[in-house]
Amino acid sequence: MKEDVAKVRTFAIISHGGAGKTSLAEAMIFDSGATTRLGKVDESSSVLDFEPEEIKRKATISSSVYSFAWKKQPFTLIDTPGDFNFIAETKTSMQGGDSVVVLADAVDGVRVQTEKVWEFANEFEQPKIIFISKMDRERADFAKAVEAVQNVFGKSCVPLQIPIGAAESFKGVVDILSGKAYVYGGDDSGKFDMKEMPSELADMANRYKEAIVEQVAESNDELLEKYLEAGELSPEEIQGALRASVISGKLIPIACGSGVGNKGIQPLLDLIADCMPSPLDRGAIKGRTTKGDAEVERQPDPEAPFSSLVIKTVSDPYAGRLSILRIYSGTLTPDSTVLNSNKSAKERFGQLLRLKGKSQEPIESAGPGDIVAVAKLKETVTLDTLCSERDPIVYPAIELLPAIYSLAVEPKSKGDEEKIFSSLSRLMEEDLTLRLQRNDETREMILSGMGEIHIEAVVDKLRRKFGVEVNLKLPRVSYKETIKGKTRVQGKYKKQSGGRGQYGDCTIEIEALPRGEGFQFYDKIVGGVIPKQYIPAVEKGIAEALQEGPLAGYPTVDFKVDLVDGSYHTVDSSEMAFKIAGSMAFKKGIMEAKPTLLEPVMEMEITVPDDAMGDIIGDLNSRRGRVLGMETKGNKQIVKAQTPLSEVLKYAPDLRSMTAGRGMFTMKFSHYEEVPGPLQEKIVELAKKEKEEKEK
Ligand SMILES: Nc1nc2c(ncn2[C@@H]2O[C@H](COP(=O)(O)OP(=O)(O)O)[C@@H](O)[C@H]2O)c(=O)[nH]1
Ligand SMILES: [Mg+2]
Repeated sequence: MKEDVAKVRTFAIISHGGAGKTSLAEAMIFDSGATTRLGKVDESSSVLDFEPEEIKRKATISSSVYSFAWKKQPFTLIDTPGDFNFIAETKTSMQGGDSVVVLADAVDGVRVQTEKVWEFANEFEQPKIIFISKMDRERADFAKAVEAVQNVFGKSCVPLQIPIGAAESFKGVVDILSGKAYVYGGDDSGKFDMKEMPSELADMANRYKEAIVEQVAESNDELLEKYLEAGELSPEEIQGALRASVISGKLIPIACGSGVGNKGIQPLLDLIADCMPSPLDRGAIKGRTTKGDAEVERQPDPEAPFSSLVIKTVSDPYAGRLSILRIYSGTLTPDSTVLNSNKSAKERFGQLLRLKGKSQEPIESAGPGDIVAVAKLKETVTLDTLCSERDPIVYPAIELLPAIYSLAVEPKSKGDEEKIFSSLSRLMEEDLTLRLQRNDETREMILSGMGEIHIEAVVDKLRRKFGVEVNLKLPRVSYKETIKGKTRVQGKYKKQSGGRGQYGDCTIEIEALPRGEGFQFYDKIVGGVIPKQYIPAVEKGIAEALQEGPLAGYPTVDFKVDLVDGSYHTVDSSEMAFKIAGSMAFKKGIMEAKPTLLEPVMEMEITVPDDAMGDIIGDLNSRRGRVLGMETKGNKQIVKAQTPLSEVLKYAPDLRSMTAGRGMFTMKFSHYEEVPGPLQEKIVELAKKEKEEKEK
């Protein structure tokens, strides 16, 4: 029923890593009575951070969903990763919620990553509540944290709850509008007594109360008039307008407490019930027809046609694929067939599952605002729309974050390549930023993601789920060889002692071509000095030899060969002999025609805060980069540059440290350019050494 949808609260918990999201979520779940023990990240007893990779790192890598009831209202929380490496997962899963709880740390304040996820919430137009976490920690300072929050996110962030004490003397919170104090004991049981507000907090509470009343009064002309006339508003008027102000984003309430200490959690849950939107408040969801030619929308109504978005996929080698979907409209029941409108595919499933962190329980129906899971869909991947067959709709896909850090993966045991490929493909179903490519030139498998920790976590999963062990290293740069001059050389292969002899002899002119021209071969033989049937063999000999150039073993490009002269032997000549002669002439010719090395140059677009510009440009110069242009976008600068690939293999972590995490970049291949002399010598030297190693 529609009235039931009004009670639904589905929200994501977001912030930088380590601010206490998972601990807060655990306390919410425990206080609701859904668990009998308070899960702790530090004791590996979290029901949300349950994957071995998360336990090992004591950090959330993958979003978890938990549905519980708070005072008979259906609540679903999405605990998200805060670390930059897993930010793509955060963004995708945030789409499952209607609002967000943003954490700011009472000691550390607001970190850059929190600003990033805040932007995602803005992109999805999700109302926010801020929770100042870790009030029980040494040096916790509420006023300072509020100031930090307001500096970064503006003055519309106003405390609705303030702490009683701080650090070891932190006892609970006061709800400003009601003036009630929640006073907790020394343990983490979550038990509290309701008391009157301690008198020493009255001043602070009054100050904040005025700020709240002013903010909510301004949200509505009628209310503002009344407030200006009467100088105050009734609690009902405030409450009604408060809810509207929070949902419209005009006011962002600040609450506080301690997740690990389980203090201040119930008033936060009440605040979510009172002020955060239900799917009804969020209104109709816009999508498009399957042809994409018209806009359609769905009301968050259980009676409307069913529609949902897949926000996450869990890939398990034994249990198969689990698709986690947020329902926008209609009602879903077990044993149903739905349409994947992105793939025009019908999908059938059996059980309908509600998520409880690491476990699931079968349910009989689910409606708007619910996040549920179904198993073993065949074609569905994350971000696909699943909907009613009769009323198809496609929800727009969000912009994904590009993979910016690449490493080469190689099997620890030979022959595992195929297995690595298929297992990684499975993991890519779970992880949309992960990219796997084969570089044919360097013959490496390249795995790309957001950063080192991201890729390491993937490798851990590969081992645990699929039993494959791999090594990681920086990718090789695919250099190429070419020439700058021209020359005429002879290649002669002659073996005429004992048995059947071999005889091939060719003279070629070899000459440089412009970039991108590859290898060209011209037959300029006159008078049959080389018989017709052997001429393709000469070309083939060169074409094969150029794969491993004579300078440093890289493919040779951008040159032409004129076959101008030669000789043959009626008995001893063969295709093989002319192939060898061609290859000999090529190797000699290249080395005589001013050989040189080419390297791939990348086109980069780097977005950085104003104050980091100088450092970024200086750094690009030291990487042999060429700045092509700069552009201002808000308080950020966009730098366009071309830089050799070999200089930016680790640009992702370097840019992060140069900009304290505020910088972003994308890059793609642009063209090949000559490697400067001194560097060339090093590369040639290294290639020689490697070759010797191999031949040992
Ligand atoms: N003292 C104290 N420590 C906390 C609190 N919340 C989290 N922590 C600790 O901070 C660390 C990170 O917590 P976690 O919940 O995993 O943060 P997340 O990365 O935001 O999910 C862990 O060591 C927690 O024990 C809190 O309210 N008080
Ligand atoms: Mg976490």
